[in-house]
Amino acid sequence: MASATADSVAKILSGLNINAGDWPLNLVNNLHLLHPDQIELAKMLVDLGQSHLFQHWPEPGVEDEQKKAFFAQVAKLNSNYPGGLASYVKNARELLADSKEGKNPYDGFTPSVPTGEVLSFGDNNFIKFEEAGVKESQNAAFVLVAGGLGERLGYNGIKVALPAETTTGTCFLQLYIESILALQGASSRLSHATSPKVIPFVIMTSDDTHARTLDLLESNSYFGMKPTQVHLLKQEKVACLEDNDARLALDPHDKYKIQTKPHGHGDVHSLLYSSGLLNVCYHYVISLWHGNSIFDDVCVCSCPCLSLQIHLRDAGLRWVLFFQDTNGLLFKAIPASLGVSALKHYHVNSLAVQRKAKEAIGGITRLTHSDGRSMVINVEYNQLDPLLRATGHPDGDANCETGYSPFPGNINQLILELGPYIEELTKTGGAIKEFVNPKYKDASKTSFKSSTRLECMMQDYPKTLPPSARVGFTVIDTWLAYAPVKNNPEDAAKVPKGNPYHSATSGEMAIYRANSRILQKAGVQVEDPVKQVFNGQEVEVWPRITWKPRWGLTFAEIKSKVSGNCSISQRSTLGLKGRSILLQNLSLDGALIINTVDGAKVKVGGSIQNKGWMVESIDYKDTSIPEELRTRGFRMKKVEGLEETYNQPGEFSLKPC
Ligand code: UGB
Repeated sequence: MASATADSVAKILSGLNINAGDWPLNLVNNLHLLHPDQIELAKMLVDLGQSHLFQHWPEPGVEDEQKKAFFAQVAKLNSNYPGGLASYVKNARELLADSKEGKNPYDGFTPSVPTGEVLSFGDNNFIKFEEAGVKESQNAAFVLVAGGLGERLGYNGIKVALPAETTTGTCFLQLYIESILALQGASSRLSHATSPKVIPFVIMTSDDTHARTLDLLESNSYFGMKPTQVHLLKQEKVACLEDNDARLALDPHDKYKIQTKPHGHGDVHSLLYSSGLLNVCYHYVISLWHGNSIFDDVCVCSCPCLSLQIHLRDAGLRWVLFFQDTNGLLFKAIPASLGVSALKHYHVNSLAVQRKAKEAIGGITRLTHSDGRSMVINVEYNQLDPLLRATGHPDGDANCETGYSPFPGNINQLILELGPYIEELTKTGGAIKEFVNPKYKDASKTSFKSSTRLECMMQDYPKTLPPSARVGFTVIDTWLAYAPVKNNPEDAAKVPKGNPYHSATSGEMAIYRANSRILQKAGVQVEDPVKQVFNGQEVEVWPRITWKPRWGLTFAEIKSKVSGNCSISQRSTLGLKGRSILLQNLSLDGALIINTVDGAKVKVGGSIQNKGWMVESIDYKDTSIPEELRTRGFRMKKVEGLEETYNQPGEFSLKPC
């Protein structure tokens, strides 16, 4: 038996022109277990300097199934990356060598502060852009990148399942879907469409998030969206690297598995391209450019989802909006910024906010090369400081006289015009320039603290665009547009004073602050906030005002629903869950929740006073409390409140006294 094995192994090796002496003995001993295609993969790994992957393999007869399963994973990793693992390892070696040398990816470029559209909430310009944006939104598709692990947040579930705020318990995914549906309705009403257009919603997931995202959608009836309107695209992970030679890392929990991690949100472009979804739109857009009617134009593309294909064709898409998983304020900024894209004819429009120096968000920067090239691009936060220092700014990433960095902060909300986007992807296949970010053990840069991998970012898309591309950005007030939930309580509590916490605590409080300030601007007297500390973070606690997106999408719409002398005390809670709720001379000091169906119009006024709902501190270490609440450090104690529901169409009045 032993000699038969040795014979067959010798044959295989000589057939592949392999000298057994060059191969790890543990692999050679097991070779007869493998299929020829698996042996080919083994050869590729050995040729790529990956023999260490087999060093621990026991004798044949022990864990043979795991050995075969190992090659199933290798085959998948090989086919998922353009050019296979050979390209991946080659690219990794080059990028790791550059990183070790401390090479600046922006060598030859000089940074400067770019100019863009700076909006001020509520002024005439803002209202004009909001109106244009609502009109355009029926021609938009939304793409949520939700494949991230959320390592910094340390939450055990998927981030889109976290409540954006705990007054209503609405999770991020529900908020996003209801916002898109509200835009869809408002846009159709504005254009007096007889049959409302359906806005496609694409979600990029990963192995970490896919099943739980689908489950969240299915167990909540897609939060009111048609299941055919939602399209999930799963990104695949890439192999981890354990050293500067790009040796692949084994999974610490399974020695027959290569450790993998997400490749970054930049995958969204290649996935959109390869899924065929955009091609469907492209043919439609091209047919419009050529003056054809959609019905005369035969779409030759194959879309994996026929009903979506029909929707996209019907929708006549012009814009693709990309956004991230935990920003509860985002849709307050969408109408105006989409309006900017439409009225300024931007091919690329990045949403931005004022940025504190060293804040962990990228800076939007104009880069001008000594050879004359110039581009407006996001420079990631860990690269902005060295780039500035290397180009004559000894203070690096520092605040200017305004108290903010002069570089607007990228919030990674991109609005791309579809036609030029598809033309670009057709050239590049959606490939985005990669980078590597190893955490070295020491200054010798010879070993890593933990394995690393190649990554790519969706905002790097403009890097390959021609100079003729119209790349712009829109700066929106931070309080209105940006309050992501990224940091766990411990890390948030350590954030330097004055910099945003970006935690579940601050994310929720920012929603109340934004709603309060919007109502103030609309003429409501909203009492000033009090300061409180939750999970070690001092935050402003405004009245807990929330509304469904269909109640108020734009400032003009919200203003039209508020009249007379309205006031809301700091300890109040207000939940407006319906489209036609009009506040008229309302004085609220307590809790008031109103639910209505579409078609029910309710006028709310008079004085409403009760004990209300209290914001009660909780200890994030108390594991008897659900993680969703602990992570923010407070919960709502519903002492007393008024809740009214109108589930029949008609006109109603609520005026207790
Ligand atoms: N994501 C994926 O879908 N797949 C992945 O492989 C990785 C992430 P993070 P980070 O908000 O202001 C970004 O981890 O590092 C999704 C920008 O790069 O929250 O904070 C993930 O689910 C930075 O320029 O990103 O940095 C999430 O929805 C700045 O704009 C999204 O990608 C910063 O966000 C972002 O993932 C910001």
